[in-house]
Amino acid sequence: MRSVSGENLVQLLTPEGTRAAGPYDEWVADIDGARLQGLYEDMVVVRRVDQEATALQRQGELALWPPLLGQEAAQIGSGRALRKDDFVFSSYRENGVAYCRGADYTDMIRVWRGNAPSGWDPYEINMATPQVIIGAQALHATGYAMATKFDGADSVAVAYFGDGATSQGDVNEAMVFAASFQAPVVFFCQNNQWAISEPVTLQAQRDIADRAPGFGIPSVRVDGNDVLGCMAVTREALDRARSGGGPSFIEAVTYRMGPHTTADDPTRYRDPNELEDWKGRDPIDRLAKLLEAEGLLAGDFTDRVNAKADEVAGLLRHGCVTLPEPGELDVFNNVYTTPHPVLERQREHYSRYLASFEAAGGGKR
Ligand SMILES: Cc1ncc(C[n+]2csc(CCOP(=O)(O)OP(=O)(O)O)c2C)c(N)n1
Repeated sequence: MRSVSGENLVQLLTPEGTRAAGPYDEWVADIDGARLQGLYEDMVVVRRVDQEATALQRQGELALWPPLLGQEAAQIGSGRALRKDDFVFSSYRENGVAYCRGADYTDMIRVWRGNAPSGWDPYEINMATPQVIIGAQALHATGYAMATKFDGADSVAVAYFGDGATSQGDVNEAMVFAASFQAPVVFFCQNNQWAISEPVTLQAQRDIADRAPGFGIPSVRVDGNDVLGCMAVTREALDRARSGGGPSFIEAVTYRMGPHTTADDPTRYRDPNELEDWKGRDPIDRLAKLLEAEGLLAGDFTDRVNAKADEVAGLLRHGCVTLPEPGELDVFNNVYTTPHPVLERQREHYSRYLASFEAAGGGKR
């Protein structure tokens, strides 16, 4: 059984909330008390976003939601390491990263409400809209990184994906290209232990991070519930990419504490003791312990963080329930930039189908 707290794991903040010294310290030397408080606020807010969206799904306001509960440190630590002109290619679970990029809350949920085929304008926040095809975004990120290199820019592309995605051809093909072209791309794998009901131990006989060196890509394993560790290794990888050192692979060892999506029931395949073990490694609790020990978790700070979380949750809920209903034929818009005969035929069929209800007396569809 592979360790989740072993010697090969970068860890700067222990589950007990103490700082663990190590060679990666220099990468977070600027993270003073105020910045630690900022990371704590981010994690509390994105957990609240996640809880609010989950509640909205349970209340029938969203069709589906992919929770990030437990993965806040991996997403905030890495997300806050990025520069504005870096470009993120994520899966559906990186709502914490989207928060760091400045995504509008309504844009985060319009797809999950079924109101739109996509959420935000990628070029406004330098983050592509979430990819549901497992691992495809690794190729997109690599292509983008190759282009940045050809353009002579020093921005970096970051691909976020899960442990399951590393078994997809796309991720492996992306690594071949990234290594061949020394593309400035960071592969950030959140190993949350499960690919829906498949445990990581089934698909990986060795650490996920061991795969990348076979492609010629340096890799690191980090405690994914340690926000400082995640920030440090991401900063190092970004620095390598910016300075011409090519791609890097990060395995953030974390845990999906909730279901895969709100349509999933993990009690059918997961040992409840496993969840209990991971609760002891909660990413927010451990930073709270450190802040408390340093006298930085005083009442007014906690009040401000909670007020911010309430405000964001309120904006998310308001944006969700006030989204205008899309037009009946809107689904056919913006699929292709130029007219497409197959799509036109489908639009026409669907129009006739809708009209048939009118012909039958305008009954409810
Ligand atoms: C190419 C492809 N195959 C299968 C699926 C169905 N699918 C959706 S999520 C998922 C599991 C992904 O697990 P992982 O990559 O570990 O990411 P996580 O959901 O744990 O964040 C699968 C197989 C898909 N969306 N795309």
